[in-house]
Amino acid sequence: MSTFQPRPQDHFTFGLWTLQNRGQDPFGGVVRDVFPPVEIVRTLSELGAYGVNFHDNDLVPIDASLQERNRIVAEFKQALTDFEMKVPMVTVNLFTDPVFRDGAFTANRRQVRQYAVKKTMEAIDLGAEMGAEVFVLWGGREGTEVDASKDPRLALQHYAEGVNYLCEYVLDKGYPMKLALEAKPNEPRGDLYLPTTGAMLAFIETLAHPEMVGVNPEVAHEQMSGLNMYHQVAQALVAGKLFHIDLNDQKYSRFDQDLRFGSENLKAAFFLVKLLEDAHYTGMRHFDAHAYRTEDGVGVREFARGCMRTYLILQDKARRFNADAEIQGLLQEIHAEEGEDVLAFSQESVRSLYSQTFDRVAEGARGHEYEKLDQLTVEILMGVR
Ligand code: GLT
Ligand code: MN
Ligand code: MN
Repeated sequence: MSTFQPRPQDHFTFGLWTLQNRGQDPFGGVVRDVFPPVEIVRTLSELGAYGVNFHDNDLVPIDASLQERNRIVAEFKQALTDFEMKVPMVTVNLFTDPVFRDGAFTANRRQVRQYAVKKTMEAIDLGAEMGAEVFVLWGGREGTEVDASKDPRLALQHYAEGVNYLCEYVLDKGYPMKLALEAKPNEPRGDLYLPTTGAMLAFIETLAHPEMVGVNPEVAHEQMSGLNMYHQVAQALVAGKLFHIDLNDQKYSRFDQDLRFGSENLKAAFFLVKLLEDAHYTGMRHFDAHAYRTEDGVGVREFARGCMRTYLILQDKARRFNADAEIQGLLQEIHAEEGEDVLAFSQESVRSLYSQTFDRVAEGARGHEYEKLDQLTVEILMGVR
């Protein structure tokens, strides 16, 4: 039996900000010591992760001089080499500094929009220097509390202009980098623009370079909206747009909890892992979560280990599901008519549909055996199959 020990080839990554989280919330201050980036690299490597991702300012303070920046970056790169860790993704902080209180790409002030683009270009350069192939954009404060303050059509136009500019920048530099947009419905703003992965997918099609822009769905963000992450991710996969993923957990409909992966909704986490594995998703399994505020440094390690172990255990459960004769037999029955292209349009098919005799009442009376199927799934998860 597997020990569920994470290995680099499992491609697990964490944001620097996830282990850096010191437990502050709107009602209380920090409860944990500073966890320096180099120490995080060492810890994650010991735990079996593949890499670490970061916002520009998780690593380099916003007001660092060029000299300081270069020293910090050199020290960090040395740690990556020493501990054989990669940086597959980089992102930009467009939400902490007060300058972004009205948003970044959608701020009403032109100078703020331009500063946001410049800051993001610098973060892209930093990412390219570290070998990152994905750049995540989470529009932390792209939204409003006061709807009178912005015309949402204009705001979306500004948003698109910002992303288009960045695509041109990446192309101009010749970086092998794609952009992944992350949706969230609210928090910290009252309402955020492009609140779901579905909305992001539609937005991408309006951009100048849709081929270089995809999505970074986050479990907690979709669940805040009451949505099914499994379905959101499936749509992104079908569209060829799943460039990255933020794994974590959440009690439905609450604030963004960023809980340890699989800690709340095990069945949902199971279907998500099964989908990624069945689809042979080649991207990183990235965790965007943090330890409970009750924890000290030891708890932070447990949190990180737990995210990866739960993924591996659910991967094993997915294999069991796919190999379970009773479940597969049932699925074969359920999908017996799958693959017959009954709805390919032709004059012939129209005639055939009209001439069909169909026992609507008998069909409507059929049971579908989904109770049994779901119970078998739950039994896999409970470890008795
Ligand atoms: C922040 C947010 C996350 C985003 C990060 C990337 S920052 O922690 O809550 O969902 O993925 O910008
Ligand atoms: Mn996230
Ligand atoms: Mn979150």
